This record gives sequence, structure tokens and C-alpha cells, in this order.
Amino acid sequence: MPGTSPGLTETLSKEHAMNIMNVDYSTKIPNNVNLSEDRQVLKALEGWHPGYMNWWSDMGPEGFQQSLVYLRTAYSVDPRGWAKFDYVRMPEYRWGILLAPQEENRVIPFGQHFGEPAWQEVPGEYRAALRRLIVIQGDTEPASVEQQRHLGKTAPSLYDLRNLFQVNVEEGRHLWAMVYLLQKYFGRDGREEADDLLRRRSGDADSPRMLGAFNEATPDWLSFFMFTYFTDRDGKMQLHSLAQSGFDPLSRTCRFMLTEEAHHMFVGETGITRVVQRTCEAMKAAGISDPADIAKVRALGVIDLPTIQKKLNLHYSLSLDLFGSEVSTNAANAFNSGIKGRYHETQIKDDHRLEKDTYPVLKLVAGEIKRVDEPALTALNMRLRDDYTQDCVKGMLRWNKVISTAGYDFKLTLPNVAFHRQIGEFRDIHATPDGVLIDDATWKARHGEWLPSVDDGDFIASLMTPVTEVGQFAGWISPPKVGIDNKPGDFEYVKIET
Ligand code: BYC
Repeated sequence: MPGTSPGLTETLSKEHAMNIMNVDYSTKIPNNVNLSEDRQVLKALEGWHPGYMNWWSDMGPEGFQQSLVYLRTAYSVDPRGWAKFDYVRMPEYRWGILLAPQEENRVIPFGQHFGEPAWQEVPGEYRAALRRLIVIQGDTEPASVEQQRHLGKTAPSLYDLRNLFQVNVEEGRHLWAMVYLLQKYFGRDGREEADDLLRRRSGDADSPRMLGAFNEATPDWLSFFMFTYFTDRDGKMQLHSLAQSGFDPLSRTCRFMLTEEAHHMFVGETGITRVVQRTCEAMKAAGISDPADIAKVRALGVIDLPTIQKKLNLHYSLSLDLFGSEVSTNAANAFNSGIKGRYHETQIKDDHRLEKDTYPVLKLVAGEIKRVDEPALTALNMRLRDDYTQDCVKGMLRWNKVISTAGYDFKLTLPNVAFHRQIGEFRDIHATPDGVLIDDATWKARHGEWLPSVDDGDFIASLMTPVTEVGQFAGWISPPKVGIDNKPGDFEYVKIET
């Protein structure tokens, strides 16, 4: 700006940054994307809003819609302070469109457009591929809310009930995030896709959600914790990859979604820790030395460690399927064209094009599981899945620490990647959790040893009686170490309407 003092320029750019950080609440849809001046998109979103509210009322949490829930709501995208906590009725939660601030001069960090300026509009040749990824991402968000809609009735405490609802409203916001991209950047077919996101239903025979794990039931709270640990973590990995996208609005959207996602995985990790903790305490108090003595442990009203392992086997293997086939031309094309990168792409030290590189992939070769070098480009799903597995191990170490500190010789483990797969290299074979290939008859006879059986489900269901007294917890789970927003143990996280 000629003739302007450096001080003023600085002030102006700071003001600009603050505008992006702060959210405009004057429109029906809170946002930091200047919707009040983008009338067409605002109109499309306002047109979509009633359908969303109908979906929330039909498929969102069952009951509790008039309860006051102590929720955090995003009011800014400043990482130093972006959320405020208050009592909110869920239908009055402000589902907003929030994008992380635009990075100045951002370039595409991988693929054949490496180093070119990031796109602010959708490049014509990648339109269909980008729309597909955004639709798949969008589809998972309402799916998870649908899967969890019955859980409020059996919450083990008000603290847990509040966490469930926090996760649910934020998954709803993540749906809004994808719908904004579809409506702003994909015209008429984007609007049709946005409508379809409200039409499909988790587990529906005619119109199911798009990815396998999102059509499975979440029948109890142990499943909920496993889901938020393992399946939300797939969400983390996929969002990280999309946050690298050359399509800048997608990148900025995903970056902010990741801020909220961390809490969802926290709910899963600490939830499982608390279940394991309670089981160990109860076994110790009753003088049980063998954690595999299932009948004795269950008689104490806690979930035995072998059953926790079975639930873990189920949710981990379902989540591995979400990475697609180990060798995938879709993945190669998405990377080459600059629309989906790798986990922590900008921190990886290589040429970010991968044209000549290879990556070791686990494959079935002559009836054996072997590592085979494949072109790195087609192996990108496998690579992301490996990054995911490494990330999963961290929580496991914490759970095992609780078990060993209690003096028990029992370790929770991740099953082999060939175990219980429906997608990819191992979908047509059966393997034990240790990775030993077995025939159909052996699988049929033994799968109940490794995956939750009907009896296991019935036992867990028998423990799922709601606890709604302030500061109280069901007998199968320990209280958390600290409260949400540092609230004390007797805080009323949900004021249930009477
Ligand atoms: N189920 O080349 P392939 C989250 C289809 S979770 C059903 O092997 P690709 C969240 C695939 O669509 C993160 N179908 O795989 C968590 C393709 O079909 P078409 C969600 C599947 O394309 C908790 C065909 O098989 N986000 O955010 O390389 C709570 C061959 O595909 C499955 C994303 O996933 C499956 N599991 O990779 C709330 C990111 N797997 O098109 C939220 C966007 C594959 O040939 N999605 N297929 O008919 C992607 O990046 C990729 O589409 C995938 C698949 C990773 C899903």
C-alpha cells in the first residue's frame, strides 16, 4: 500500500486475521467465511437447514432434546482459545461453518502440481474426484450420530452422557463443513449430494451409508468407546491427509475439524482406560488372580478383559477396512493430482512425488502373508494404514499399564491385519488374531473366541443401566481423573428435563 506506514499495514493485516479467527453470529449459520456477503451460498445453506433439523430430530440422540447440556461451542478458530462452554439444548447448538485461517502463499505440497499455488477454486479436471472424497467424508459424520443415537438411554453417568452429546453435535458440525464445500464449490450436483447426505441412513437395507464400518451397530458403551478410539482415529488420519489437499478450502476445513476431533478420541481412550481400571480394581478387591476366569469376573458386574479384547478385535478390524485396498489406483490418482496427501506430508523428507519409490505392502502370496514392495504411489492406503496402526498402539500401552500396575499378567493387543477383513488383500481368507491362516470350517467353529458373541453382547447389555444421579458412575466404569472444563466431580453435566 503506497504511502501507508508499516504500522498501519500491520494493524490492517492483524484485523484481517482477527476477522477470520472470529465467527460471525449475525447470520442464521455462524461462520467465518463471510456468508453474509455470499448470498447464493447462504441461501442454499438456509434452504438445507430445515432438512438438517428434521434429520437431527429423527436420527440424532434419542430423547434429551430439551435437556440442558454443558457443551463446548466453537466461537473462533484461534488455536489458543476457540471454544466456550455453556449449557445448551442440543437443537439450539450453533452448527457453524469454520475454516482454519488461510495460510499466505500456500503451495500444493505433493503430487504432479507440487510447489504450485494452492487452488482456491475446484480445478475442472479434478472436480469429480474431489466431490467423491468430500461426499465420502461427509457421509461418515451423520452416520456416526445415527449409530450412537440410542446410547443416551444407558449412559453410565452424566459426565459420559455429556461427552456423547458433545461428540454428536460436533459430528453434525462436520457434516455442515462438508455441505458448505459441496454447495459453494460444486453447484447443482453439490446441492444434490448435500441432500443425499440427509437421505442415506446407517444400516439401512436400501439406502445405507457409504463405508462399511458406518453401517455397523454401536449397541453399548464399550462399543462407543472402541468406536471413538479406533474409528474416529481413522477420521483423524483421513482428515490429516485431506488437510494437505491442494484444494485450499478443503484443507482449511479439515484443519479446523481436527481441533474438535481430538476430544472424540480422548473420549474413546479414557473411556476404555476407565473400563479396564474398574475391572482390575474389582478383580483385585475380590482376590481374583486369573483375569481369564470370565464367570468369576462377570459375577462382579464388570467387563472381563478377554471380552474387552474381543470388542477391540472387532472395532480395529472394521476400522482397518476404512483405509480401502492396500494397493489402490484411486489413492495414487488422488495423490498425483494433488487432492489427498499423506499423513504429515509437509514434514516428510522426500520429493513428494513418489514416482520412483516403493513401499512394502502386506499381501497374500501363495497362501502366505508376505511383505512385497509395491510402487509407493499405489501403496498410499497401506502407508496411511500403517501410520494409523502406530497411532493406535499408544493408547494400548496406557491400557496395558493399568493392567500391569494392578498386578495382572494380561496384555491387550491389536489383531493381525489379516484378521476379520472385508476390504482389500485379505477379504477372501480367514486368519486368527495372530495372523495364522485358517480354513472356513475352523473360522466358523472358532470365531466366537475372537469376536464378541451373542452371549458377550447380552452380558454387556445387562450392565447398561443408566446412571443419572449427579457425580455417580455405573459399577463397570471408573470415574474420570478430571472433569470436563475442569469441573468438579459433582458437576451436573446434563440437566435432564423432567
Ligand atoms: N466400505 O481403491 P479402493 C471419519 C470402495 S472416518 C465400503 O480400495 P480408495 C469419522 C471405494 O469407495 C474418515 N466401500 O479405495 C470417523 C471404491 O468404490 P468405487 C472418512 C469401500 O478409494 C468417526 C472401491 O471400494 N473419510 O471421518 O483408495 C466418526 C475401491 O476402492 C470401502 C474418508 O474416508 C469401505 N470400507 O480408498 C465420524 C476420506 N473402502 O468408488 C467420522 C475420503 C473402499 O470404486 N475417502 N471402498 O465405487 C477416501 O479417501 C477413500 O475413498 C477411501 C477408500 C479411503 C474410503
